[in-house]
Amino acid sequence: MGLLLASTGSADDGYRLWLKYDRVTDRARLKQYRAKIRAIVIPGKSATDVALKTELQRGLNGLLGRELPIKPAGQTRNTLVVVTRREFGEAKIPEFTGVLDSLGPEGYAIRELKIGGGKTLVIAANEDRGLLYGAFGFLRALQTHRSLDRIDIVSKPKVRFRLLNHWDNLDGTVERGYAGKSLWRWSELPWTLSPRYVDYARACASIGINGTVLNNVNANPRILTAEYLARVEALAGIFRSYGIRVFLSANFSSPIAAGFEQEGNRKGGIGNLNTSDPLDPAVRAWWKEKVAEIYHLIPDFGGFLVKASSEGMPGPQEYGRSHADGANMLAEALQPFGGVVMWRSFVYDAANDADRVKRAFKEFVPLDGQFMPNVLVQAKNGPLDFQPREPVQPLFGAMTGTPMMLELQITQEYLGHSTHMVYLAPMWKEYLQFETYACGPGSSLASIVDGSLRKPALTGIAGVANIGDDLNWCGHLFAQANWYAYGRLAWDHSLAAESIADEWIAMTFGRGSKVHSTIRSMMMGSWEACVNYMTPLGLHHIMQEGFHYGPAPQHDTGREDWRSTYYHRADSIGLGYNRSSSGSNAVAQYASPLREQFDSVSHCPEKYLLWFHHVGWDYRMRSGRTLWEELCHKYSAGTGYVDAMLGQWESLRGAVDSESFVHVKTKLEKQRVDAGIWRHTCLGYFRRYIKHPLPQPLSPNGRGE
Ligand code: GCV
Repeated sequence: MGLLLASTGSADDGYRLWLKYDRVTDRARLKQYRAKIRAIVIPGKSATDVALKTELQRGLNGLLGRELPIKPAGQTRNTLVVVTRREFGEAKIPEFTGVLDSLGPEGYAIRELKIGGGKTLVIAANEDRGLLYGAFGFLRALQTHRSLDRIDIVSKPKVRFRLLNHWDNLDGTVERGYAGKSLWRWSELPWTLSPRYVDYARACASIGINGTVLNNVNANPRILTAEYLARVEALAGIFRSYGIRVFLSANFSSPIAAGFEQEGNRKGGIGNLNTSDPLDPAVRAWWKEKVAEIYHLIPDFGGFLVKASSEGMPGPQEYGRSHADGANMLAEALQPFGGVVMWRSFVYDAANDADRVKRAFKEFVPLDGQFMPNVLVQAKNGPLDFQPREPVQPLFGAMTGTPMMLELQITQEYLGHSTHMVYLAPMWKEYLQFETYACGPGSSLASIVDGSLRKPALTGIAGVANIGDDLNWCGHLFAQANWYAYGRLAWDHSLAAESIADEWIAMTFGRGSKVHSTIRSMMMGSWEACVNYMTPLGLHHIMQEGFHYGPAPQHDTGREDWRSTYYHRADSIGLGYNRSSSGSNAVAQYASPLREQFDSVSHCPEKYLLWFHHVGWDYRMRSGRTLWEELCHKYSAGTGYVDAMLGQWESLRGAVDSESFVHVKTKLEKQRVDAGIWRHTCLGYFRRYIKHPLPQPLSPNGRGE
């Protein structure tokens, strides 16, 4: 392909995300698309059919640069036909028989068929939701300039619940949100419906997201008042057409009267009781009534997400009850309506174990098998807290009798907020491909999450959203790629991080080959670079307390398991947390042979070395360098990568639109400074324990300047 540049010179504010639908720049492709798609036939009449028809018209009109007519059923030659099995009749599309049987309610097939002597493009599915995803899949094929000759795409999701978790507060702030205020304008709802709600739903549907938890897990009980439920109903009404069900985070103290003060119940609730004990009949009745009220308004309500007995949030343990007691009470109320409970395992009660990363496992594994069938236990990918790199949370392997839902974080709480360019798909792939050995070899995290390993009744994946009301949605243009990649991986975790990047780049910047290859190369190594300039070799939790942005390895006050020194344990001998069998023995929470591998300092993968071991400064790494030299090397590799990204981006001046160019350049310049600060601060702090001279000058950029 020649040098086809994207929209140069012009300005793009990023609002349209990856759904730009600018006219196809490749002439041969444009000709093919125009020849094969002269009209659209969509017989369906549901709200979802209307939504997908609008999207197809908008997308195709833009991509093809001409208005396409909608034709009645029966017209097929050079037409795009979008039909469910019911509408088309199996007999007329024998090519789809069998395929549709295996596609479920959300899958789709796209094929070019010979009908009546002419060629017809068909998007087929069992239900309108499948057609919706098929329509977006078809548009993606065109946006990425795929040939339509004999096109044959068959796709269905591997996981049932593919959710965004918004940590949005009712006052409009977003916990760990770096893209402005909440999208949900509670004070205007339900009367005023921002057009952004539809655009949000389009974007989510385009990548297969089928549910959204609207409010923060640190839940304000008021979300369950009639006043707020009417607002939730309005949002649910918009999202429904796009296959998106609404869920809510519930505060466990909700049944308690407002202002009722009791130890542990920080806020009081919205009810009239003086307890939220899950075994109390009045509490159980309160939840049943509340759930019935919700389903009366929102018949397809998804269920509750709950953070309980965690970081000060109320929970069943205040009443001497277990997480299973709490989850099952809510599950019982939701069960008649088909709702689910997503009960978070993010707990770290210090009384449980001296090592924070062992605590969730110790609390939850004894409860395995005790949860009702409509409960999923939702665990973060790692045992600590969304660090730049962690090993997988061992709970996934150990909970053999409970559906385990994976919680990923799209918002970059510990990875440079919306300032640093960090493409997260390679990180998520590392977790998904992590071999847990839970049922012997072939027990990847992905196989647990998608249910193929243990066949649980429910499967789910959640991503903590990075979306706010900034015009470009995510703060950083490249953070849009993480929203996109999350959805694509939630749909199909076998997709490669590179191919997802390729799609996103083509849809965002067009198909210019230099632009494409440069951006792809910047993105693909950006996560490893971030790990390197923040927390290489298994270091973790050495950031500023609370803000979670810059480095603070010296932080040594306050709650013990929030201190950096608790995690890195630097001393005159070496660095790292000893979680081997001679230390906290966290390694024992993993299945064999992983536990033996992690336990051995020489067999432990070096990327996790300081997570599991306290290693001497002179320890010889596989590279031949000492630990200290390797640490310096990694920090410099990280800062060097950011330097290189800046240069790569600079080479695109004039090749990407001016607004995006300046926006990204400014962010990269700040990232470069920040990466240098991380390197300088961390090495500067650790060097106080080293007696040798430093292998490289300790300057912010690693080049001695
Ligand atoms: C929603 C970390 C974050 C908190 C977050 C919590 C959680 O502690 O810093 O902001 O609270 O995780 O996931 O519940």
